[in-house]
Amino acid sequence: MEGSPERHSKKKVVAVVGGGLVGALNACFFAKRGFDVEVFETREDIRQAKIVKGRSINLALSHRGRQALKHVGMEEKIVSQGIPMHARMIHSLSGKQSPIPYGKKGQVNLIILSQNTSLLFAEYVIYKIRPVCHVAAVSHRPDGSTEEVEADLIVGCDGAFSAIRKQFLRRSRFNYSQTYIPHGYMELTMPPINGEFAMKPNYLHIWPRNTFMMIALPNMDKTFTCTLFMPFEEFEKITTGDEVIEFFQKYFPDTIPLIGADALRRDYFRLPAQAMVSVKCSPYHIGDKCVLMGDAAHAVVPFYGQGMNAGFEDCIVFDEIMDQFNAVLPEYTRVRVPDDHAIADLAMYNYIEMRAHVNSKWFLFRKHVDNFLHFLMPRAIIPLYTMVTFTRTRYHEAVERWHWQDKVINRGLLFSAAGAVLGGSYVLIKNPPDINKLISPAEKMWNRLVALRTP
Ligand code: FAD
Ligand code: EGU
Repeated sequence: MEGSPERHSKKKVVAVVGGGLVGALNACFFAKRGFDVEVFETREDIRQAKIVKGRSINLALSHRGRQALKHVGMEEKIVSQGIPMHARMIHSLSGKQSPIPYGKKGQVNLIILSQNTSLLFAEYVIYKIRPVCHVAAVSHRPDGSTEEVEADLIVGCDGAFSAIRKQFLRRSRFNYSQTYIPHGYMELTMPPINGEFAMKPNYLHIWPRNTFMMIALPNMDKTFTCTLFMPFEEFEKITTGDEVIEFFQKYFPDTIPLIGADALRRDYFRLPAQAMVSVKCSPYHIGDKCVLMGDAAHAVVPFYGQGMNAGFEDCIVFDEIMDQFNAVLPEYTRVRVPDDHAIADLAMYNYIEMRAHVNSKWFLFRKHVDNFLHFLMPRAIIPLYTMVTFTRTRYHEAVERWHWQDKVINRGLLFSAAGAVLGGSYVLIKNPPDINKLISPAEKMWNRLVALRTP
């Protein structure tokens, strides 16, 4: 597919396969450019398309996603219906709560409802929605028939288990890898108390417990969706209601009265734990005919809250390339693959780090160090989180810069450690202290510094 449609007498047809978040946004982008857009969606009601496992999900929209919405004039509409989240709230085992801001004032993540979003999209562009079982040339209907899609461009936005991507797999020189992580997740609902949120609403609530972790996001209806992450084998170890309560008593005691002991006993067994997969592939295109975007191109584990945001950014990047290039698809692959692979790696890194040694103290410590260094050197050192979430720094550049900063910080730490040793010895010589009292905190600090050094 080359150039813009206006140069030709007949309108060019774009077939968007998948009417999820990224498919819907793509429909807006292509419609805005004057293409004839058709959306193919397996679920009959487009509104159902955004309901995962029978219910609508809430997601965090960050800067990249917002920019994409702005491009199609949808930012205000969606932002006005969202819940702004300016900090995390870390819950320690003792029930203590400590907030950690995401960034400076105005740097917020926005909780939006996936369902709302696609409804708004549906209002915005009038595109044809064609319920299909599968798109032709691409795969088969249950009854064995196929449907031929006539289009100048097929855009595969059909999610992590993409049927379009399956067609790519049959071709030579297509790279593909997928990894399931050992953890699963389970969602539990925390109801309102007296018609109000059971916890402070404008926070991402986090209970970091090394291997086990829970997070909670606010919903419009004053409930919280709590997501429990655990290795599948741990999920399977818990087989009775009493064991559920016992487990929560041990790790998340403050949430029992808020979720409700009876609800916990019941809801834990309602659905099995869900799997999380990471998918990387390249190239993202076939000739000038077909291109992958969103989860179809790059499913990421959800530990950086960037899946949708990265998919939305795919749409902007493609749109920008259409302005500048004739051979749009190869350029899109060239530009986008390194960035999508970088965010997939970052999400996996965050998973590994959290699984390895993140308890509430560690989480607080790391974030405070990041923020403090940024405060000292606001332009030289920008926390990785800030680059990823609050800027459109290309993902792969954010990673490079992060590695560079780490080196500088480590060097800085070495100097300050040397300084501290020299200064400290001076003080020590002047007034010798009780050695036993000193060792434990100093050792702890040292261990933290050592851990900081290993990426
Ligand atoms: P999907 O949303 O999966 O949409 C694919 C669509 O294609 C579906 O409607 C499906 O019915 C349709 N389809 C499938 N096969 C076919 C076919 N053969 N023909 C036609 N149609 C087909 N991301 C964030 O940025 N922030 C978050 O906070 C966040 N939280 C998350 C929490 C959870 C629990 C999960 C599971 C994910 C989260 N994500 C988050 C990731 C985000 O949900 C995804 O990255 C995003 O939905 C991807 O959009 P998509 O349109 O590419 O795919
Ligand atoms: C919902 C379901 C803290 C995973 C990620 C932070 C969500 C997620 C974090 C799900 C964490 C984790 C961020 C948001 C979000 C943090 C984020 C919502 C992850 C890096 C089924 N993540 N979600 N990051 O904010 O940016 O520090 O799995 F514990 S929202 Cl897991 Cl902002």
